[in-house]
Amino acid sequence: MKTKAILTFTIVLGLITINNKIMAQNYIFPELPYVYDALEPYIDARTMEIHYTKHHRAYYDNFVKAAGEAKIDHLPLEDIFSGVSAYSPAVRNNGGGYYNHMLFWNVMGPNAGGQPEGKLLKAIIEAFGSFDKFKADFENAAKTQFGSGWAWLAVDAGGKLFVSQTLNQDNPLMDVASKRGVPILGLDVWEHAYYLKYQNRRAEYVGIFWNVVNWKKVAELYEATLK
Ligand code: MN3
Repeated sequence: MKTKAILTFTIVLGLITINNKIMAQNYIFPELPYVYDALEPYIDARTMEIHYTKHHRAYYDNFVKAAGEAKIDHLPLEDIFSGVSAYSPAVRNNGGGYYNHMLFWNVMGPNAGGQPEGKLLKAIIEAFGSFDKFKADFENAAKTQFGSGWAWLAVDAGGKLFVSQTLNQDNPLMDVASKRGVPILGLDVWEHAYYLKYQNRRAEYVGIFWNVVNWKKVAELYEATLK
């Protein structure tokens, strides 16, 4: 009787494990971590709603389709990105769009802004000289990215922070990026991210970004890269 119970337990546990593995291979479209107007007045609710429900959703849907067709939908995004040059533009553009926006939503939040603390602040000062110099470099990357793209703060293979910019929906995890690393902060500078409220004034949008950066989350992402 006891043996039978243990056996049943083992089988159930086994099925849960298999199920979890299958689940891990499916890409999910996560909920926005706050309500649409949470980042007002800096990022307006209408932009947030369209950005999340239309743009991000389309990248996700198109990525799932493209990854399925390429038979790579069992792979983690990081593995796809590290060899993305071998795949179709649909995988690269939509996979990037899917991942980049998940990061973007997560590194922003209400009642945020200010400065990072602890290990992250130390690493920023070590890499850039000061927090203000880092902000200037990051803003410069965001403002000078010609056309659509992203500005990044990322961690290189040696654990050092760097700022970079990428075109379209590329990101520093991709083998096509000029500087490679793990992104811990990203700013979307596509016009769809700011045009309703800021029209052509990208510099103004870049400047208000600091009011919504969730440094606690960025620090978590940074510390995860050190493990
Ligand atoms: Mn976008």
